[in-house]
Amino acid sequence: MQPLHKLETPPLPREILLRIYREMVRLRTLDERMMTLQRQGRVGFYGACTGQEAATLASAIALEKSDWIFPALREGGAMLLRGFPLVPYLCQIFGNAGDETKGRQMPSHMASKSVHQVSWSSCIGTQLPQAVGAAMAAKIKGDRTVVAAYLGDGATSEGDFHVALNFAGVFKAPVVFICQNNHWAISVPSSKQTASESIAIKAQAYGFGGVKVDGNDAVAVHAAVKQAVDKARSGGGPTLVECETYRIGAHSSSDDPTRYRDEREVEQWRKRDPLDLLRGRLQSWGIWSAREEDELRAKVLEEVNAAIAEAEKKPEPPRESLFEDVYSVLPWSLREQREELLASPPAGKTSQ
Ligand SMILES: Cc1ncc(C[n+]2csc(CCOP(=O)(O)OP(=O)(O)O)c2C)c(N)n1
Ligand SMILES: [Mg+2]
Repeated sequence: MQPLHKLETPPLPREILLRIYREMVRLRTLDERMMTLQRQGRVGFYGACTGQEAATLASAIALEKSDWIFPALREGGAMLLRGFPLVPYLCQIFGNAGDETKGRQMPSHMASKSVHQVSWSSCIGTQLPQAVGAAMAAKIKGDRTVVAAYLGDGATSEGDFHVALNFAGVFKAPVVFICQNNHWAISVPSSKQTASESIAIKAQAYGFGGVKVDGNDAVAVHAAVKQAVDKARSGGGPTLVECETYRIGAHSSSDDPTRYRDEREVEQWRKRDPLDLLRGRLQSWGIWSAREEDELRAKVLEEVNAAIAEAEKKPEPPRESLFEDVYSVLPWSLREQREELLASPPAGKTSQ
């Protein structure tokens, strides 16, 4: 496992480094709390980003607010970094009336137009051609939008990955592909995903650059993604950035990794925890102290717990919202169904 390369002085302004670190701590705390809530039966499903906070957040912060994110599975936290409030974010996971997407998506598939982030892609890889399409639209309109297309190592085995990279290369789409190579695709190790020497090298076949970075080093992730974003924005076309990281937890709350992977491997990666690595750097530059760490941890836990309490209080989405957002004028058949639904008692309140 590679050591962190030494940097005598901070390569980024203090505020940016501290913002990345604070968001990493908040995301770690949130993931821990939500996994507990899932085990308590208070939410149906959860997918954590634990161990991948640097790859997610230090990349997303390299984008401008007007850029779009097409996430894979673990980039929900980028929405929070981009200013989306915590309570409606949690309401998506509860699937209640406070959810912008009206409880219609699977839990943990948050999205919001307000922060230019589309929904998690449950069907692996489908977000990639969509992201390239959005990037092409920006290019044709002549605006300066860049699109970040996230993917996991598993997605590189999908046809959509190759279609997207080919199209992006040929048409010089302003897109940055950010692969979170976390070594696993549920129970399939990344060694079974490709015979190439890396994922980054695959970009060469499509006529553009690929770069592999230490995905647990927030500073390295930020530098690589920022360079790729600047290149895309100035008309230089796509880049594939491979962030080598590790999925510390289970694939999701429905998975038990002890059945297929060696716990010793996980222990090795715990020694390269992205939060510890960044905190070590901040301390060595004299811009973070043990006292600030304690204060941050306490503040974040309080913020997360308060937001959970507020989100959990919200009612279910109104039943009639089922009929919204598809037709501007409901056809007669749906009007009938809506009336029938409203005339019946709500679920759980049927008379015996
Ligand atoms: C097209 C498709 N095939 C299979 C699945 C089942 N599935 C869900 S997540 C996943 C693994 C994804 O691995 P990776 O792309 O490495 O992302 P990670 O979960 O590691 O973040 C699979 C196979 C799916 N959702 N869609
Ligand atoms: Mg993976």
